[in-house]
Amino acid sequence: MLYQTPAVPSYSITPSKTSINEGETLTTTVTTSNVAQGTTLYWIIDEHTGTINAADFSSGALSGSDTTSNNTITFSHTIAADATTEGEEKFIIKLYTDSGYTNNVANTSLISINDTSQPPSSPTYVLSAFFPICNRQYLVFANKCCIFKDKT
Ligand SMILES: [Ca+2]
Ligand SMILES: [Ca+2]
Repeated sequence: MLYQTPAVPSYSITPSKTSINEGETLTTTVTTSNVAQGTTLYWIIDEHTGTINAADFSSGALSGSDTTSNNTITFSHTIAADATTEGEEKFIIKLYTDSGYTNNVANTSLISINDTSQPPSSPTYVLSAFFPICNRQYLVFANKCCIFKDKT
């Protein structure tokens, strides 16, 4: 009797980009072979640098699951265009076959979130030239002191 070697399942997980700006969307594609149609797979974001939490994403979760369709699963994350300066943050997305996250079958490469947001505008101050002929109660106009009278 002949035994056929069972086909070995294989998994890959690929992000649409590995360097992403805040406000941009990352699409991650899971591709399988020799995995039954409709198999549920589980993914989780794994923080590497900085603090990756729900606030870093304006859409998309920190973990999730989906079932394969045509050997594929895709899911998306949009990076929050926040007003927080956190510096560059890095994570990978890990793929598992079980909801307990014990059987890790594939990982993305490292994905960097570029901290492209601007901090909330802070007041700016311009240092005025000092005119020795003026006393600071006076405003300077064309290098001369002007006295502004109060309205009466
Ligand atoms: Ca963060
Ligand atoms: Ca930021």
